Amino acid sequence: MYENPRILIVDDEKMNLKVLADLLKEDYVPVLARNGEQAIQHALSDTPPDLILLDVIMPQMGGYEVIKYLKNNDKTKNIPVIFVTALSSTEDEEFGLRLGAVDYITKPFSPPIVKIRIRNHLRIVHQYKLLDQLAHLDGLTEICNRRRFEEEFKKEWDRSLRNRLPFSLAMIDVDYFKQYNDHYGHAMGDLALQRIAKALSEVLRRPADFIARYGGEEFVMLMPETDHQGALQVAEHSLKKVVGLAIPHHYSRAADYITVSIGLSTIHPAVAASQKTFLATADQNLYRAKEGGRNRVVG
Ligand code: GH3
Ligand code: MG
Ligand code: MG
Ligand code: MG
Repeated sequence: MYENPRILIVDDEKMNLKVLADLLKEDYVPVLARNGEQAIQHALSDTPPDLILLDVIMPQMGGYEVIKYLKNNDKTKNIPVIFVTALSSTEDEEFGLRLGAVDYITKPFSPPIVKIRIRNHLRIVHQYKLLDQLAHLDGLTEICNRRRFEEEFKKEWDRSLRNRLPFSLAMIDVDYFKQYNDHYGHAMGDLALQRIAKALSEVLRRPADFIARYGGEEFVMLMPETDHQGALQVAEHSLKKVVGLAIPHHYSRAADYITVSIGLSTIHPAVAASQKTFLATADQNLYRAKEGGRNRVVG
């Protein structure tokens, strides 16, 4: 995304569009809009711009209206907007910035300064996106973290209730991992967790499937639109995949290699159920998998 940012230039005068497009085409992909309606269409499209240069005075829908619309829409509210306008009083500038513009450039403008301001704002957006990603990743395994899981869980729960689709969840816990750490060392333990996380991620095939590190040596999988039978298959596959890593563990009482235990839970939206019991069922089944000898699925 940082390679070739798209800049949407909105102005009712052809000449202005051309001047800005010529200025920017070396470093960016300029996208042009002659009026406010076109600008909004571009912003809502599947290839939204990374930044918008917005004229204020335009017939029909003016720049102020456009920015109000963009800032009120979840899909477009984070796209930075820079006003480029002939309205040069301090009051105009204050008004524009209050509406949510990140910057305000008056015409006639200095081309190099416009370029630098655009570059600076794109940098900020890029850094924001990186930070947002980092805040949702687990530092050790680089899969999603618990925080991201909570968001995803809520989203998929609502979706499955709305669409009356089955929804399955798997709680996965590494067996005798304390013994592993005690005998092979914490660094080896970390390495094992990284390999297990990667192997489990590879088991999931559908785009809506989701895995996160739930905490310590515990992982959670979300399988939307998946019934109990489907979830059982994924879980059995997960067991095999972890055994297949063949990470020696001579102090496990379940096998010679590192294994995991899995507890499943499936809800059918027809049944009145709470998110809490949905999770608790998976937890109880995980406990039963442990009691039953580990390296197995219950659910
Ligand atoms: P069980 O088969 O019943 O699950 O036994 P267990 O030993 O796996 O369970 P227990 O909860 O007693 O121990 C979990 C261990 O996981 C203890 C902890 O030191 C280890 N662990 C948790 N997080 C990490 C981590 O990030 N890195 C390493 N190396 N070890 C971790
Ligand atoms: Mg104009
Ligand atoms: Mg545990
Ligand atoms: Mg464990």
